Order: sequence, then C-alpha cells, then structure tokens
Amino acid sequence: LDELTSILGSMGFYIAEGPHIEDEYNNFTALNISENHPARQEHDTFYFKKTKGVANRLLRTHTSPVQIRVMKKEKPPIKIIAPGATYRCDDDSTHSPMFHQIEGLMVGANINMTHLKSLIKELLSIFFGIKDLPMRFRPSYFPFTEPSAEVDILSKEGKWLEILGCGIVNPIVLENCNIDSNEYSGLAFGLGIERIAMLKHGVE
Ligand code: 2NM
Repeated sequence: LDELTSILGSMGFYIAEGPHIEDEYNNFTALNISENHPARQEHDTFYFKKTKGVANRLLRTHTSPVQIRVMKKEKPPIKIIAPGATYRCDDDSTHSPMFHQIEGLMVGANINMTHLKSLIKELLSIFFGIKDLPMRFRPSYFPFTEPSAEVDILSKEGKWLEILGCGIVNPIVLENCNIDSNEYSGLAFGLGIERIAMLKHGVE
C-alpha cells in the first residue's frame, strides 16, 4: 500500500478515503451494477440487517464507492486514489473475507485510453523495478467502465499473470454523479494489494 500510494502520489494523485460501511447506492447502483448482477447477491456481499426507512447497508465490496463520493462532491479535474480494506463473503484457501485494494480515478477533458495505457505501464514498471516490463491489455468487461481491459504482466517463468482491471469510466457513472459526460471523460483502474504483493515477493 505504501509503495503504490507513494508512486501514484509522485504522479499527482491525491489520497481519498471513505466509510467501510456503505449503502447499496454508492457500492452498486451508482456504478451501473444492476439489481440482478451476481456480485449483488447475498453470497459475495456482507449485508447488514435491513431497517425500515433506511438505505440498505453493507460492507463495501470494493473501494469504488469512495470515487463515487468524490465525484458527487467535487468538480473535475479529479485525480485521486482510494486505498483501503474491502470485504467479500468468500473464504477459502485463495480468498480472504477482508482484503485491500487501490483504485485510481482521473476525470477531466479528453481523458482517453492512451493516458490510461501510459499511466499503467509507468506504474507497474516502477513498482516491479523492471524497465520495459512486458505487459498486455486484454479486452474485458466491467459495468462501470467502457471500454474495459485487464492487464497481464509476463512472469520470469514465462507465464502471463493478471494484475489489474481498468477502463474508461462509463458515461452512465459520470452522469450518476452529476458530471456532464459530454464535457468530461475519465479513466479508472483497480488492483488487489495482497495479490500484487505476493507476485512481487514470490509468495505462493
Ligand atoms: C476496477 C476496474 C476498472 C473503477 C471505476 C471506478 C469509478 F468509480 F470511477 F467508476 N472506480 N474504480 C474501476 C474500473 C475498478 O477494478 C478492477
């Protein structure tokens, strides 16, 4: 967390924080994750008991609700990272019910895929300390970005390892936060800290 926040801080990103207890709107609805999306069902999300007249509360399943809160409150240009704990109702040898993420968000005029690609390449090259780190962008899908991509890096063993997800912020998400999508566009990325730490330090 410290290494990644320090690299991204030197690139001009500000740290944003938010509550770990969120509501369904900030965690799902604002992010264009529909009512019947699998991630919303009880098995992945820790829900609190429902209270009449109060929005349904849950433990945030990603740090994206922090970006939603910032976009609702601030005007572009926005350049933030949201590091912190996230929670999913998933517990086996490869899943921990609490883990950490860093997500980044940049909103401004004419932000596009070339900015996203150069930013990610710079970030991963510095973090892994490898110049010209072999990297590939694979087309992917997230409800909150369009287009979306997953990024792989080539390990010393010659295997491609999935390392992060990213994309251009879906205009629907900008509009949900009252940001004019004709005037502004955004890039976003998210990665899991435990996973990237294990890869860097060779932990199985
Ligand atoms: C990811 C992948 C792609 C993301 C999008 C946003 C927001 F709020 F701006 F829409 N926050 N984070 C994002 C985009 C996260 O994680 C794998």
